Amino acid sequence: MAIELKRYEHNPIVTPADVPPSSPDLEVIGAFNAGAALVGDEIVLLLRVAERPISADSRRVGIPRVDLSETGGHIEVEWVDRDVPELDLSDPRGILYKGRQYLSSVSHLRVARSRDGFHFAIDPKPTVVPSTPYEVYGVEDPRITPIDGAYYVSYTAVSPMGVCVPLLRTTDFVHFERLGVIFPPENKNVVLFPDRSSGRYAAFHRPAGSAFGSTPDIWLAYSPDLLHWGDHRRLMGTRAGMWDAGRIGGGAVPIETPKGWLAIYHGAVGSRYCLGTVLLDRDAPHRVLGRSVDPIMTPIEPYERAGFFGSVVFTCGAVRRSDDEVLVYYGAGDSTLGVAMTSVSELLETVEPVSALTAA
Ligand code: MAN
Repeated sequence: MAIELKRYEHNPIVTPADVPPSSPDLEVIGAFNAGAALVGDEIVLLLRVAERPISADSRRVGIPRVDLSETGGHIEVEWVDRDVPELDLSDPRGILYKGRQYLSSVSHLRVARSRDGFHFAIDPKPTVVPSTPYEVYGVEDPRITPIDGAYYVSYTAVSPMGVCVPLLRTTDFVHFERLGVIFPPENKNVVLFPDRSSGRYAAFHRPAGSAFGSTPDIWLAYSPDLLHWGDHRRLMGTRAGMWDAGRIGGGAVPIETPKGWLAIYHGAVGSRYCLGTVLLDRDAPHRVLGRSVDPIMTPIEPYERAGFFGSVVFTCGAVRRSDDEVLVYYGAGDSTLGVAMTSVSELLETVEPVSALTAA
């Protein structure tokens, strides 16, 4: 069944203006793609906060990176004249300079808390900042998975070494234990499942496409301890001619239902990102039981179509508040955070059995 998730009427619920920068020489250009978890009677978000150097001279652009030589790290900036021929600023997310790719902003993660799921108190300071050589271009797109009384945060780390996925563990969202890189470059969109399947932990991951024509597809891996991952399988691919033809990646933490694991993933064609659903076998989640044919969310609202990088809805977290009610937190236009209200039953109705799909 085709649906379009119902948005909260006062979206966006977080904008860059709500987030104080980590330093006066930086401006917040995005507060989006938040991980989300139910913690006691609160909903806790880890917002991705993207900051850009403020230029005193509009003829120059700043290339930011984190300098780890000082404790806590600070963002150092290389200033480049906008009219030099070796500079390409055509994608606002990046800076291509002298044949090398950089990011135009550096992201950190910041806690925000709410009792009703719609109004959030945002911490005045960053919570997780880039701290290792794998993170000097930023930490992005966290997923928070509750497992055995703790919260595990898998996120994207960007550096000259590539894009990889470290893991953090916390119980209070104040202290974070660093558990190291669990998926090496080029990989992202790692989403840990909240419970074991047949005795093993499971995770989505998304290796980059290859020169042999493979597209960026969703893979599934298993682990005995959340740190060592193996038995990798390509779980599902892009679908030619459809809304998820270009690339796909895991989104929110899967929800356990009587029918199996229900997950929301993203799919893109060019720079337009939508969300869809997939249903996996409870005991063997490398088996796809069904998938939505149509997207469940497309960028249609003005704040989803505009923004820093327009026509994007992208989720890193959905919270099941009661047996049926689900709140989907999503980044809109790589700028702001919105929330959509749905239910387990509505999401399950969007899933078409695998036999009815063109290519799963
Ligand atoms: C990539 C990631 C996301 C971002 C989308 C859309 O998948 O960098 O963080 O939201 O692109 O720009």
